[in-house]
Amino acid sequence: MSNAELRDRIGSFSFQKCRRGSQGFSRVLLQLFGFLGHGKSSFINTCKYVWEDMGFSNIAQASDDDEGHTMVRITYPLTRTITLVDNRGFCKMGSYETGEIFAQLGNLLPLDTPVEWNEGFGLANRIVEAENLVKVSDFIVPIFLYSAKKGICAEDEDELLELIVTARDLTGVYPIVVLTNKSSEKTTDVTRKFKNLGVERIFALENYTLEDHRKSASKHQEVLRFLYEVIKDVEFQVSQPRNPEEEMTERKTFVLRYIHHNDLKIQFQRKEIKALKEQSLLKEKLKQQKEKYEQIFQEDKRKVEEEIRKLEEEFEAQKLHRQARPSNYIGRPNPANLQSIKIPNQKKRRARLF
Ligand SMILES: Nc1nc2c(ncn2[C@@H]2O[C@H](COP(=O)(O)OP(=O)(O)OP(=O)(O)O)[C@@H](O)[C@H]2O)c(=O)[nH]1
Ligand SMILES: [Mg+2]
Repeated sequence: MSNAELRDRIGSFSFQKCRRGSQGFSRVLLQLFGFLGHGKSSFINTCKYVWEDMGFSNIAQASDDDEGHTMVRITYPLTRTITLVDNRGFCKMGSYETGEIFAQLGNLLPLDTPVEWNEGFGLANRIVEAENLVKVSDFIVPIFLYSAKKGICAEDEDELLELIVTARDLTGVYPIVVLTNKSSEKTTDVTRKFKNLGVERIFALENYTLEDHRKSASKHQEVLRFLYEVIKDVEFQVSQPRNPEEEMTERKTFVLRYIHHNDLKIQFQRKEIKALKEQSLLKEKLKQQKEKYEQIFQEDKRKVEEEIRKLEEEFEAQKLHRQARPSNYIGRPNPANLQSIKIPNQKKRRARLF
């Protein structure tokens, strides 16, 4: 399909034209999510640049480094029906941020407002408060942005799988993966790993950036192909009977349950960490006590040895002293000699006296 045809199909998409009519949907929300600095905002700049075919603009405020910058969920309308949402990036799964990520992804929090990371009830309350502010008529398509140059190590795979599977269960749509930094040597490996995780649609591209936004036919085509695939998928999804109201309620239940379980998990982990810390503290205390006793024992041993040494010296000195006495000194009698000394018989002595 030529670029012009692709543009035509993307630009003319509307829910009313779908086989079953709109079924209550009016907008496709491309929910971009992913780790900090993986190119979400740059991807929005890229899509806008390609679609509007005007000068490059850093409309989504992509950062000039790899740090976390987007703090507000902002919507960027692309066509009459398609809108891109730049969500706040996150660091890690399993933290309190995770609940917030899924609340954003499930479209349960108001758009175009700052994103806070709240623990437990804070987030649940915000979801309830936002009920009248969120649009039920949005069809959510989760788009997971991942920078190929970061690679995927074995420890990351479980986390990525959990993220993708939860996003799928929440939205009912398997996330599309967009790999940025396509020119990285790790792209082939990262693509293979995402495929192994069960991801079917993976688009690798090089974003247009502040440093390099020279127009490239292949980059333009990649973006148009991506948008066209999204439209095709939405058409397929809404070819089944759908109920946006019910789906919103299901998403809310899912996220609230997720937050609850995540809270319990985190509390359990914290308790475990506390117990481990206490255990290691106790071990350290025991070690210190053992060292102290060992020190005391060594000190006592040293003193006893010192005393023995002194006594031995004294004994040696006495011995030398004795040996040095004049030769006519008889000294203490030798018990062996004592037998030869006649002790007068007391009985006989007494008899003689009477
Ligand atoms: N070479 C190249 N650089 C990219 C690409 N995508 C993003 N970058 C650069 O990576 C950095 C981070 O990009 P952002 O678009 O701000 O990332 P983000 O995901 O929006 O980041 P947060 O909002 O902080 O989560 C910027 O310096 C971009 O210029 C790409 O495909 N190729
Ligand atoms: Mg950003």
